[in-house]
Amino acid sequence: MKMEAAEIKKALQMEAKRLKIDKIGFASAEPFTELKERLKRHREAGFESGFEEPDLDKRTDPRKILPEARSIIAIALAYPTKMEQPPVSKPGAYRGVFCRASWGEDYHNVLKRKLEGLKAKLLELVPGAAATVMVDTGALSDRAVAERAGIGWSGKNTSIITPEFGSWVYLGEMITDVHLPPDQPVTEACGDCTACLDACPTGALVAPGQLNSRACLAYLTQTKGFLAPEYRDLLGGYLYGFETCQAVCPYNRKKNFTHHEEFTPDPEKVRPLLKPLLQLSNREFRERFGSMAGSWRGKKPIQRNAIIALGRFRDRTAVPDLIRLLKEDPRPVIRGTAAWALGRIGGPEAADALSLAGKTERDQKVKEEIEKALDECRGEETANHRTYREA
Ligand code: B12
Ligand code: SF4
Repeated sequence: MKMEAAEIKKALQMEAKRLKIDKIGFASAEPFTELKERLKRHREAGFESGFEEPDLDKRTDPRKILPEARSIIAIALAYPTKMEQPPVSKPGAYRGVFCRASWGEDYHNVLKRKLEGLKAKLLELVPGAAATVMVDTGALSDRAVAERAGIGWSGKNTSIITPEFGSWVYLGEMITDVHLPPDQPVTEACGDCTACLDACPTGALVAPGQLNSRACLAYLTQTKGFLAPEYRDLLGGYLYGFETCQAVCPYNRKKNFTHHEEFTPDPEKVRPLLKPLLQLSNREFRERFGSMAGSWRGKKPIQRNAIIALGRFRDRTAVPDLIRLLKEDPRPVIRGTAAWALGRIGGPEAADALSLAGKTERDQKVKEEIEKALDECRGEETANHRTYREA
């Protein structure tokens, strides 16, 4: 006997509980017309990160993905925000930080498994149903889907905020040709609060709900080229991702959900010692970090960010490693960033290595970094000399 849409929905909600899915919501698969206009304006303003699906029709019309689409089932999984015994960063043994969205097993795999579980249930209830699952890398805007399905509201920091778990949630969805009664969007909202807009160190949140991705530190940690100098002091030890706009949100305060074992962080992986990161081979990087979401751009951005962190911490014990990179690394970004860090740390050893490298370096951008770093070393020397004479 054919099941009623409401009964199928109920059965899926129960299955979601069994699968330990924290939130499930249902939405129609009508095109996201308003979003399309917004995405156009977002593109025109130059605010895209380049990680989004470029085809705006596909991004906003579920039927471009599944022609007979009628409903979308959205899910959210909460992730932890606190570590039991976070390793301590100390002079000579400084550590970097992976954002919480990269703790534990790569969330793409975890959410896809949950969604496949739901799909199996749907096929059991409605044999022959069509369904497609996606998490992050799919064409749809996971946030727009979650908003329509009543998972949470779209915060001024652009994140989906759930009343129960704050914005510390991953999102995913399944498009299906089965009709399912839709849920209502949540009515709660940010109100007068502007904490995230005020706290963003780069002003990337240009207006409530509008992010210039190109200035967002979460994006900038993932780029593979040189990091523009004005951002280097703002990373604060982050190697992958950034989360100030979430950390300051009052809806996120004291939220720490540890019930998904998959997301339990390995402290040595998410707060790794910086110096050993500089030596990693590709294989070692894959073995150590390959299962984390934060490894998807490879080791270069992580190493570049580790060098920036060592420079920012002015870690003198890192000077020999940085000199080796400056002299031997085949990647200009790594040589140039090492030059910057040496300039920051200063001292005669760093200055000698920089002036020597300046004589043989062929890459124009690296040469410029070396010059600027030498200026910084000289400035430091003059300042020290003055202090000595004045004393
Ligand atoms: C590209 C991308 C990025 C880029 C750009 C982020 C951005 N805000 O646009 C960068 C690299 C910066 C990034 C960073 C992060 N990301 Co990201 N990212 C994506 C990705 C792949 C596409 C997002 C996108 O299209 N952005 C373009 C904007 C314009 O669209 P949108 O945010 O999807 O849609 C919303 C707006 O358009 C808004 N909107 C629509 N119309 C209107 C009209 C008005 C007037 C207003 C105000 C708003 C508004 O409402 C929509 C729904 O909320 C999604 C996955 C996916 N497929 O959707 C993950 C995703 C958004 N990222 C996610 C996460 C976890 C992060 C980080 C927290 C990771 C970290 N710690 O570093 C940060 C958060 C930074 C931030 N404030 O957004 C999660 C978000 C979960 C949540 N609770 O919201 C997602 C959904 C991945 C997932 N499946 O879980 N990300
Ligand atoms: S910090 Fe305030 S304005 Fe920003 S998302 Fe949270 S509640 Fe909204």
